[in-house]
Amino acid sequence: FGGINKKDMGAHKFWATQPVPQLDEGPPVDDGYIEPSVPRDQVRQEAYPLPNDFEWSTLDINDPKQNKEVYDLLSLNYVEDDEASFRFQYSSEFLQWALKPPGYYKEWHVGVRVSSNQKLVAFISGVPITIRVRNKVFAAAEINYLCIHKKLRSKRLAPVLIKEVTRQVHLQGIFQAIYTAGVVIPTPISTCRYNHRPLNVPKLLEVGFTFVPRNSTAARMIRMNKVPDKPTLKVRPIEERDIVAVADLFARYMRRFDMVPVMSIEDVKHQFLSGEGTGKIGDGGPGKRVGQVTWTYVVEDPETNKVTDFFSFYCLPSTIINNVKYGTLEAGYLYYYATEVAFQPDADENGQLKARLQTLIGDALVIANQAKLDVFNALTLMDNVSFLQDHKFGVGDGFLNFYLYNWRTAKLAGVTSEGGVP
Ligand code: NHW
Repeated sequence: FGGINKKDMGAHKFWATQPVPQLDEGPPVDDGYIEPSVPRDQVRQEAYPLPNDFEWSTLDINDPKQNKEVYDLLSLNYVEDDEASFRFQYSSEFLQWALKPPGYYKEWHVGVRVSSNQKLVAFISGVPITIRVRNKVFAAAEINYLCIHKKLRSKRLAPVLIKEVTRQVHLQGIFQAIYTAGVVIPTPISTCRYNHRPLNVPKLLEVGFTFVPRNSTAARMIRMNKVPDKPTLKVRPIEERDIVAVADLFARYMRRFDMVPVMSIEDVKHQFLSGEGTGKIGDGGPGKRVGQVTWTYVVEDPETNKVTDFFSFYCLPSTIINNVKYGTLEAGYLYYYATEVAFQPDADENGQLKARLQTLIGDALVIANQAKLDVFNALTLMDNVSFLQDHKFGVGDGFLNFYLYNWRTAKLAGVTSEGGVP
């Protein structure tokens, strides 16, 4: 009792050696680094050794062949749910978007190949990000897509990948990182819970994503989860001319929270516009452009032509393992949003702001439904808890832990009582 599993203490052979807060530490007195930055010439210059028969390989995500290699590795070996029913299936377009933000370094796209046949068997990536944690702003790497082929698991290869990407990040003069994981390792700074809003109820039932509760029926669930045909607000897809206004609104809205990305105009353009695919809505299937990864919609004041609100979500399908009828589950993930209502001088948090977010996210559900997504997911972060229940999100069984590398700070708010306590 007391929050620390005694059995786990000292059990993390690798993480015990890293500049991260250890599980048995108390809250820090001050925010700041754990080990100091060093000049580039003091960073290890040689790659870490790999077991015999394997070699390092920088992946060029612009090369369709190499992009496909990463796609193939992840689609067969990346994150699965506990029951091994679903596995994330990031698309090639998604990887293009996620791995190439402004100022990305190709050296941070680290692969491991089998020397004899050059087969890609492991991957880890970093992209540059500026983050604010409480009142401190710093450059960091956002680490993601750590993946080892199923046949090479439990051989302590992950620590080698992590050390090599750390070295590559250090070589660019960056000494902090942020990452998320379903697993608990030393030491989460926040834990959020997944919530799921069903859109295509018959399919979700058929593939076992959700079940009919004892006091309900499939027909009732379908009725309950119907979303309107049209948005309530006059939303339209974001355009180039909105970028400056969206960047400004985003920056102001993010002041509400303790850990946020700090985005340049170029970053905003990349995050909210570059993933929209090509052609017209509908070209890539109902409600979709060809290769569309992100959906960002803005609301414009008809009188002033100013952007007053925006919301965004991205589409990340999952392979449905062992299902003959359906190959993938199409899931939308709520991304960022903001509204000018938060800054009205007389705005009251629980009144107007809550109501506006309710309407805005309701419209996000309409757009996601038009794009034929099966489910819409959101975490218990930002202002999400204020609308999850009212919008019929169901509390999921997945958690997402947030981590900082080489940075100490006290725990941040995450899962709340409404979101369910882990
Ligand atoms: S989380 C998704 C991670 N990927 C998957 O779950 C895919 C399926 N699983 C696998 O491919 C999002 C393997 O199971 C993986 C582990 C590769 C996960 N984070 O090689 P061993 C991210 O990508 C530790 C961190 O034998 P394995 C974020 C584990 O605790 N550490 O295991 C990535 C143990 O260490 P310990 C993780 O199963 C953030 C050691 O690895 C981890 O064959 C990375 C065991 O290694 C995880 N998700 O391969 C950190 N999973 O101390 C970035 C396991 O406990 C840090 N481990 O003994 C920052 C770096 C940059 C700094 C820059 C200044």
